[in-house]
Amino acid sequence: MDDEPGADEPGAAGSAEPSAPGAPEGAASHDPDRPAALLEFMSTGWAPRADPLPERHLSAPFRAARREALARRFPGERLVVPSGGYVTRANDTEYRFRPGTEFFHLAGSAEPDAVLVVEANGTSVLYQAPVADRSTPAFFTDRMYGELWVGPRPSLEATSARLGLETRPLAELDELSGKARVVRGYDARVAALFDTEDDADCELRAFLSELRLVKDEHEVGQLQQAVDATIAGFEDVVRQLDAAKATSERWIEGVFGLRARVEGNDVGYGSICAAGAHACTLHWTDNDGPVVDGDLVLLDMGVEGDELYTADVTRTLPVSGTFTPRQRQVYSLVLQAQEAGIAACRPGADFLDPHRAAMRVLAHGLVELGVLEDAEVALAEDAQHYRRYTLHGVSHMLGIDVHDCAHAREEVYRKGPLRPGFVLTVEPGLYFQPDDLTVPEDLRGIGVRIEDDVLITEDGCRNLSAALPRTPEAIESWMAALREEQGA
Ligand SMILES: [Mn+2]
Repeated sequence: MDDEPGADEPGAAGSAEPSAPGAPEGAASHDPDRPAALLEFMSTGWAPRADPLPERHLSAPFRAARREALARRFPGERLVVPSGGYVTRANDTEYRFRPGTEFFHLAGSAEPDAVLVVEANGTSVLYQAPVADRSTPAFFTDRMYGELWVGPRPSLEATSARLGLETRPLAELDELSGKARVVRGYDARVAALFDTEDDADCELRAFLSELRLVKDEHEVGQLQQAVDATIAGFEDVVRQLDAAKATSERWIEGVFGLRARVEGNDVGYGSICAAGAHACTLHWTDNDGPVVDGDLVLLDMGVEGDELYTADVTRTLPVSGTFTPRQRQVYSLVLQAQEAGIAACRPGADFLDPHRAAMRVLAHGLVELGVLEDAEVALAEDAQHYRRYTLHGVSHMLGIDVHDCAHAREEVYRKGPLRPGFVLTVEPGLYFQPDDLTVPEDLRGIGVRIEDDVLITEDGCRNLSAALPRTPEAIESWMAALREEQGA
């Protein structure tokens, strides 16, 4: 993607334009000089554009309904929701842009620096940068925004047609001022335009988190697509386990990442590919360890779809294709706990009921495994010793963010009831650290987690990831079939 070698010294005398990092047109320190004659030549000889307007996106009516709900909650107020800008990875290279969750949920645009404003009368306006035309050299000198560097930006008209939203040039946002509620944390420049109050902004943020608790039909479809792509990714990984054995956990991460980029936008979070005792590290993402026959490999991975909804699925597989008796015993206990958790997923139940159900099963099973002496003693509110081995909660909301709705008030999320349309994970685990002297020696270094994505329905729940095998028997035959297919 870069320039010809032998570029002039940065900032050399006689530069046609500034080339220091942060220069207005986005030139980098290693960019070659551009003589005026070149700039002039570059600005001529381009065919006119006549791109047809895109069709209205399927999600547009759903997003309109969300904006209406927002306007109803804060009538007569101006509400400002920025998409955020590029985040620097190093010097003049940026991470791939991902719009802010609240912004994308309401507007559906993936443009950086854009801002959705819901006005006091309830109408919505999307401010975004207009197409960078060729009247200035920026289109080929600006590596962050220039069309020849990053591709064309959608026009205001095209965006309006696709999203069903009024659009205005970003520069017009600067004409706004006065009192507003702003979603903070994405764009300090935008927040600074308005008179804001901390409490009012927190209330807005909480409402937007709570607005995402109940998934509409379009969102459930998006989540199912992300789950289906994730299942395909798990299959890819099983087919390639021999290559992982010859290299490292990284092979698994790479194979799943390929599926995520081809069928979706990306992975929804850093893939956890944890073989052997790495499974006991909850968020193992170094993924640089060996994959060895006889060990288990814990895979916690999710594809994020094109509309940014992500799956979050975990399976713990025997590398060889067959569980040892002791691995099977631990695995079966976690599965039993997960089944109890899923059975507790129904409207009206507490959010924490699946957690409580799973923990009861695990605590009693830990006695049978010879880890705990007395389950009831371990479960006592003022002891909770079982948590040394279970480590984490069993559920979180799932949506555009892997840990979705994180700013919802406690009384409607963690301490509230489950409602139809909620999508949450059920993911108990057991982790026996390799140096834990409180567990029998043959259990040390075993970590098992099983995670599925569950939609609360009118009368119970639907497991969106049920198509991925879960019982030890089903896993063994599924792995055998995939590897046979591979050998054939
Ligand atoms: Mn999870």
